[in-house]
Amino acid sequence: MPVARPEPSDARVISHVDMDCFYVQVEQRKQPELRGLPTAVVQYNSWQGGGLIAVSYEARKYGVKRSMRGDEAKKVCPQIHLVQVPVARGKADLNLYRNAGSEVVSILSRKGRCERASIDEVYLDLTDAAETMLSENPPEMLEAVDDEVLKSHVLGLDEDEGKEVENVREWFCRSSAEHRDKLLACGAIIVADLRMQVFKETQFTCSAGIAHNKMLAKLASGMNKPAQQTVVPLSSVEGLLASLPIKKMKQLGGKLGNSLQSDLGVNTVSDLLQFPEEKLQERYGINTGTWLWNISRGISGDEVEGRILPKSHGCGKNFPGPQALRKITSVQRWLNDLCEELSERLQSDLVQNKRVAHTLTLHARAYKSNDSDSQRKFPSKSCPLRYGTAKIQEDALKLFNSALRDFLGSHRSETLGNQNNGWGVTALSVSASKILAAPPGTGSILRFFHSCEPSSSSSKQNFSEIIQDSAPLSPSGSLSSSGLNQAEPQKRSTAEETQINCGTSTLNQDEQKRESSNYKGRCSILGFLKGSKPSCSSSKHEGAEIAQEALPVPPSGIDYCTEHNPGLPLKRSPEEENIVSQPSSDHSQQRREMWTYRVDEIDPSVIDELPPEIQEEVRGWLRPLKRANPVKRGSSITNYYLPSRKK
Ligand code: DCP
Repeated sequence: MPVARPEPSDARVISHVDMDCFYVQVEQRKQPELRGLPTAVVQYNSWQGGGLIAVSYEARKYGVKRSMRGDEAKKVCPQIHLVQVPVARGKADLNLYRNAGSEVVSILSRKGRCERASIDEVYLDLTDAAETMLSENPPEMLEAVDDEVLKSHVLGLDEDEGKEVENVREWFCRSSAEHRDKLLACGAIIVADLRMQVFKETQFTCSAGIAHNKMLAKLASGMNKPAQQTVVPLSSVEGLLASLPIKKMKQLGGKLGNSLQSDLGVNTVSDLLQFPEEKLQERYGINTGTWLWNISRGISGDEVEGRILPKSHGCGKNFPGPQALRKITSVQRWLNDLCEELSERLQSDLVQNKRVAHTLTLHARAYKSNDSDSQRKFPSKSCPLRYGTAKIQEDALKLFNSALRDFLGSHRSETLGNQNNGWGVTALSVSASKILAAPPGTGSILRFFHSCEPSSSSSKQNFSEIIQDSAPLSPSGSLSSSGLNQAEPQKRSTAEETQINCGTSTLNQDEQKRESSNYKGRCSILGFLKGSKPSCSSSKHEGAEIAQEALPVPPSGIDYCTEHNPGLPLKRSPEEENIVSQPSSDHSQQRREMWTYRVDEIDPSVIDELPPEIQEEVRGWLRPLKRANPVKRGSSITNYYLPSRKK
């Protein structure tokens, strides 16, 4: 449900920064010889070369798309380099990408409040930094404007052929500009500098939108990719939104957007503009009505949340078709692996960020092959989270058994066991949520791991015991998600603190500052790319064409693949199709059953890590009967708002 928040001021400076073909860049940094070459990252899978989940801009020029299988990509671009997603414990291991995303966040968060919106995108509130720049060092006083700034795209600017750079320079340096435009100009200079820092320190390029609110910044960031930024002055908002299809707006991809289309005949934002606020309130309620009225005018009060760490951790794995798990022992084996990974991530979150998760949740999808009620949802179960791999594994199995009993019905509890009694598990995930700062003084993090108690034999064990004691799992199997009592705090010694801090620090701030001060100058990211790899596209025209290709609508018969990439559309192998069909005899019905997964059956923490529009797509794919117009990621703006300025 959207929330109508009054815009605090139209002079805020908000940026949305999105990494370019992120997983590809991470892999190219690992293998620099791939830089500038057509490259794609593939989810491991033996069928037809696996599914593509990230495609370099060089490969996109050949028509390679994210929906393709590896073999298909090879056909359209024989020279493409396919890199496999790392695999650990039999499933995709995204730590490499997560950590790379964290590196970027640590740089982008230097100038203002930063919200990590997904694995590869952030929002920044740069209002204070822009105000400071405007009062101390306004753009009109700058002796030279950086090339990266001059490459900005300013919406609504006169686009005289050959004069683009001059026009942009003039816009940035106008002394007569309104205060809010001057602030935006300062914000854009700051963002260009941050993007340069990101490039310098991580070798990754990113694109950005700079506007007065999150919604507009997000719309703009995808308009000119890769490695470019787009500014949205207030005077250009109407032009930006006018022809925007309503379903492309955030939160209008689903039911509400459908209703606007079918009930009110609203297809574009300008159609929506025709409706008075009262009319929209009458139809959709006060809050939603006002929200609709606001967004059609580019008004959005959403604040940038100061959050750079994930809200939850999740590990999941799909077992499609023949891989469905049919024995408790198989479930247990996989749960052990998933819990081991979850435990590792919890421990590093604890050490690095001093955060403790409080709730463990198990989600699964399952079928009952001999049951007419085979679409019945496999219930998710939660319990207080106890630290320590063995404890998590033990609790996850209890949660699974409890859920399976509910799923099969109490009279069927005798069917639990190792023989195949007609149930199969097609997806399993465990997640840790309610992550809070370890209460101050609650004992040192080290106490959790390296107890000071002489009697303790194992530090990890000690930590897990503390949690266990305070948060026992009900022996009756009645599982709840209530919070847990923290263990009695113990004082941390300075030495311990220091040690912890050393352990946490992934970036040396002093070194970074030194590096960045060495990196003043007029070079631009695109300049770097051009200089080093002639094959890398840097033209605006190419960027726009490229952006239209990303993530097309999945054709029917395509399954999604989770393992942290639930958005990945994968065609099912014929083998998988057969087995998946077992629960029902009617083929069309079988396919429908496969497709009518409820979103809440998928581990939300897994989905939440993906870019929001990918999440929308995933939800569309999971409920295909409702997916009237799945969002075409990346194409959104360029499709209907092609900048008229030519390079
Ligand atoms: N991702 C995934 N499965 C999907 C979509 C994306 O695993 N179905 C991963 C791989 C991407 C990363 O998330 O590199 C970020 O997704 P984006 O949608 O931001 O796309 P890219 O960064 O790859 O490309 P672009 O430059 O178009 O943003």
